[in-house]
Amino acid sequence: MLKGTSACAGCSSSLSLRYVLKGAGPDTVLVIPASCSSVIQGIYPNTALNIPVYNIAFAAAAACASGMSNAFRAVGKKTNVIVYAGDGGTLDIGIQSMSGAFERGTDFLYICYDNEEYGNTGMQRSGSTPLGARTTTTPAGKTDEKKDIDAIITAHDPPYLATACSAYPQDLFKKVKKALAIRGPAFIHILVPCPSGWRFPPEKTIEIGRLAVKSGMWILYEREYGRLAISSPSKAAMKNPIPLENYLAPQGRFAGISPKALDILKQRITQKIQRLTEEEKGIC
Ligand SMILES: Cc1ncc(C[n+]2csc(CCOP(=O)(O)OP(=O)(O)O)c2C)c(N)n1
Ligand code: SF4
Repeated sequence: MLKGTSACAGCSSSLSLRYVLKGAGPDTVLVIPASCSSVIQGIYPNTALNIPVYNIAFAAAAACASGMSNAFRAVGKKTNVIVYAGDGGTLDIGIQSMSGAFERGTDFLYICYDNEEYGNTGMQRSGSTPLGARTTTTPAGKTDEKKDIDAIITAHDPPYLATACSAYPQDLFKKVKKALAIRGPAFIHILVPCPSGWRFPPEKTIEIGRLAVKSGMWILYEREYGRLAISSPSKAAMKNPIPLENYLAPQGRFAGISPKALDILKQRITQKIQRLTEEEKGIC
C-alpha cells in the first residue's frame, strides 16, 4: 500500500489494510466491493495499491474471489485471494455469496473490516452498528442490536476464523499469516474505529480501539479447526474489564445513549465473556 491515500485522517480501515498486506506479501490479489476501501484503493492511474485489485459489485465479492481462487489453483498457483469488504458489504449486502463460498470450501481469506456503518455513503446504519449508536439513518440511536456475523460464519464450520482490531497490529499480522497458511476458507473480522463516523478526534483512533478491547465490547480470539483460543490482549481485559462508559464517552455517536441501551450492551458483554471463556475451557 503506497503513501497518500484518500482515506480520512485517522482512518483505521486503511491502517488495517496496510497490516493485512504486510502479512500477506506480494503474491496476493485483492477483491474489494463498493466501500471506503474502493475509494482508498484509488482510480487508475492514481492507485494506492501496488498489487492487483478487482473492484466488484457488493453482492458478488465472495463469488468473484471463489472463481479467482479456483482458477489459480487449477493452474497450480498458490496466490493469496483476499476479499477486503466493509460490514455493510459483508453482514448485509454480500452475505449470500459469502455463505456460498464458505459452503463450497473456497480456498480464500475473507476479511470484514468493521467500522459499524456504511461509511462511504455518509455513515448510515448497517447490521453491524451497535445498539444505541447514532448514525445518519438512526439519529436517535439504533434500536436493534449488532448482528453476530461471527456466529453465522462459525455455523459454516470454516477451518479458521478470528477477530482482530486495528489497534493491535501484531495480533492482526499473525492472524493474517495463519489464515493464509491454512487451506480452505478463512474469515477475519477486524474492528476499525472510524473517526469521521464515530465522531472522535483522528489522533484517538488507536486509543479507541484499545478501549473497545479493554472494555470487552470487542473480544479478540481465534477459532482454528473448531478450537477456540482467546488472544492475549483480551485474556487480560476479560478478567477485569474497564467500565464500558470509558469506551463510549469519547465517541459522539453514543452521546445521550439511553440507560436501557447501555444496560443491554453491558449484559451482552458479560454474556459473551462467559460464553467464550466456557467454550475455551471446553465446558460448552
Ligand atoms: C448495490 C449497491 N447498493 C448501494 C451502493 C452504494 N454504496 C457504495 S459504498 C456503500 C457503503 C458500503 O458500506 P460498507 O460495506 O460498510 O463499507 P464502508 O463504506 O463503511 O467502508 C454503499 C451503500 C452500491 N455501490 N451498490
Ligand atoms: S469514513 Fe471512516 S472508514 Fe471511511 S475512510 Fe473515513 S475514517 Fe476511514
